[in-house]
Amino acid sequence: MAFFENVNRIKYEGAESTNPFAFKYYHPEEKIGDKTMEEHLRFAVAYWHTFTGDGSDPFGDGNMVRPWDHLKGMDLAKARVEAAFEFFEKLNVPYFCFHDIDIAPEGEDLKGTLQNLDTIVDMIEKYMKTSKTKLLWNTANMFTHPRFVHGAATTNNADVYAHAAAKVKKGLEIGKRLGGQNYVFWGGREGYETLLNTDMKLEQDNLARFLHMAVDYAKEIGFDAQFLIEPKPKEPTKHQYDYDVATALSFLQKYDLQNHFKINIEANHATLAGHTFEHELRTARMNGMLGSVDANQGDTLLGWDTDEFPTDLYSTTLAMYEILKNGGLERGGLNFDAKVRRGSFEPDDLFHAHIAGMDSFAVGLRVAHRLIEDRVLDDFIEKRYASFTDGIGKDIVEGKADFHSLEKYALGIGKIKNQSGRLEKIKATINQYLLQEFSK
Ligand code: XUL
Ligand code: CO
Repeated sequence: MAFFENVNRIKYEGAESTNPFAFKYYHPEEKIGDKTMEEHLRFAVAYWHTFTGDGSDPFGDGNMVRPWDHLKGMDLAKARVEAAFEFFEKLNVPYFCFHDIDIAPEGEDLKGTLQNLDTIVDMIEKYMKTSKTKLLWNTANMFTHPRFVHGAATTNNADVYAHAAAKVKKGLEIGKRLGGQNYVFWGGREGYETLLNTDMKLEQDNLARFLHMAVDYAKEIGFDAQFLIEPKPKEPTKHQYDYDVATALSFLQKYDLQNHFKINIEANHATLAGHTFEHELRTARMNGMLGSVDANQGDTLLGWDTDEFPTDLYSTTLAMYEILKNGGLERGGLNFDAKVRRGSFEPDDLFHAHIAGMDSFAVGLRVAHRLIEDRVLDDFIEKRYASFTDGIGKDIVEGKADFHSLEKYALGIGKIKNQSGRLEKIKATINQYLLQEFSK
């Protein structure tokens, strides 16, 4: 059965195309530098938003119109797999991502849940044999069910902790079966509401124990995926432990987990933490920890996670700049952890949204590549820090200076001169590079 009858395979037609079901800038086979756009961008569809999201919000019921709406339980889960692989093929997307409960409903008990998962994973495995779409990552949802009210690996209830471990154990087995490139840990409810009833140290120690057990089990079963931590500062808890990249990094280092994990950075989580997307990417990159990206955007006027499809070209350009400077994402990719707005409730909107996101990152890639080729920022930054390449600056960088030599030098300087940071000039140049992309 075709679920998306209106839509044929989405092709690249170029910037002049007026076909809404065509890529204008994303040309998968085109080489940018030494890799094709498909290889650079490694796009993934997020199963939850696209196949299970119903548009509900705190004020309104689900309103999405989906061709599988009439089905329930395992029939619904199976129809979604069929729809998903039709969607992946039509979008020509190389990867997808899912949580366990996105693909299969919970059973009566844990045993039933694991059985449901087996049935659907069998089906997905069959589809993957003939599909080009691979698994970027999977994860366990440990936040939706009421049992996770006090968290999962940071709960006060050891029974819940054990249940969570069983879910992740299964998730690792599924990842191995389906050839997952990464495995994600987003600490859904790993945080706290108030310190008045919280043993924060025990919670964080337990979370570290949990992650070590996951590392050990992956090794035991020979699952060599890259493990990823996805930081988020708040929501659903008031204070999430993996607040931002820097916090996650110090947690990983404290508990000797840094060699087993990289970071999955989500644009909207960065802005919720009071950072730019590129700040989080840079912080991970300069520490060798940039793993993968949840490609979405937030709304600076709203204080919560809006998970919009990315369309801000300035932001995609600066993000791709960091990714290219990182030498790419290796096993990671750009996963659209993004949902169509509640008003965009028709199935066609799922295609429009992904096309918009893919084209926006394709523009970002093209512009960032030219910025790097022309050394626009590199040359400027190099000059800006030139004082550290010789004389006293060189001594500092080479560890040859101390407070005695610095004081002696400082006493002899006379009047200190600074130079302009030229921010407006740089921004104007970036605008020029962006606009040139459209006048070609
Ligand atoms: C929630 C979020 C998650 C993770 C996977 O804000 O981003 O969907 O990406 O659990
Ligand atoms: Co995410």
